[in-house]
Amino acid sequence: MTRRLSIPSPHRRGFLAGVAGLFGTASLGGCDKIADSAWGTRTLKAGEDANLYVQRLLLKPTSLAREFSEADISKWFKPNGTIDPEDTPYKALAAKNFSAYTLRVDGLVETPLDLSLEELRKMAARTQITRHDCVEGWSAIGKWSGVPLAEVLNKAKLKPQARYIVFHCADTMEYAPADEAAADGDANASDGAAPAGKPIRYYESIDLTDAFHPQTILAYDMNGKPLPVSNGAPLRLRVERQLGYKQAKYIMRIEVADTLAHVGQGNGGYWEDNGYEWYAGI
Ligand SMILES: Nc1nc2c(c(=O)[nH]1)N[C@H]1C(S)=C(S)[C@@H](COP(=O)(O)O)O[C@H]1N2
Ligand SMILES: [Mo]
Repeated sequence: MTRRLSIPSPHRRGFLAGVAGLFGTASLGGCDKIADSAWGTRTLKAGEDANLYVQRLLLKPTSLAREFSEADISKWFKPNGTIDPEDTPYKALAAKNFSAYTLRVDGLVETPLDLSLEELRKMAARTQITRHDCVEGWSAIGKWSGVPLAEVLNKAKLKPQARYIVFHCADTMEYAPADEAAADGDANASDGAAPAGKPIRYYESIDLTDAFHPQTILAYDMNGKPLPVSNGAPLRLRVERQLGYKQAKYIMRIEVADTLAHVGQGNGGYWEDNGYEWYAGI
């Protein structure tokens, strides 16, 4: 699979790995910011380690992704991946213009939340015009408005063990193969037409550094209008220092966790479980 096509220089990864080598692990050991982040609780691929280490070292945690002007907004923001979820529960919500939608926030929080769109829209808001880069090699500039993820997390109050924020989405990407027992015992399992296994819906995750970054928002508006279904209605993530596949659309539930081991196959996201990197820094 071709990955990271949006990275302009093929030498960049090598440079980053080299710089990481210079810093070494000893200097990292003394850095509380890094020790406090999710670092060390996961085993990642070596090149990805270098990328994350170096971005965390060279960029202040609050380095902002570039923001653009109204004139830069793309005429056409290409919808990608799922563009019209076929899932019955999602279709029911969409049919009533998401009036019955609630965002579930749970896991390692003091106060689990169920927030309606109206409640989300009443919270503090942020608008930003940013560029979206997909690994497939295209980019688009869009204007996003939403509630900073930090506002929602602070409302739910993270427990001290919290390390990751996991996004559970409404759209089915594929069906897990039917298990043996079902295939043996259940006549319906073999009648062909219906998908046999459990739906695997899109999922993603980020660490707390990105979760509390000022440009990390749960967007409900795009280019000044409610988010269209094709771009992730009613709520999608914008995490602006990472690639397109991190920008989870159709978010139904936000889970606060101390590990990603239980999420999908354990790599932190649907595409990560299919070989993409978890830290998709631009
Ligand atoms: N739920 C969900 N989120 C998703 C995807 C998806 O298929 N399902 N595709 C990802 C990819 S690869 C990209 S490039 C962007 C596309 O966002 P857009 O449709 O607004 O262009 O959404 C990301 N988030
Ligand atoms: Mo993408």
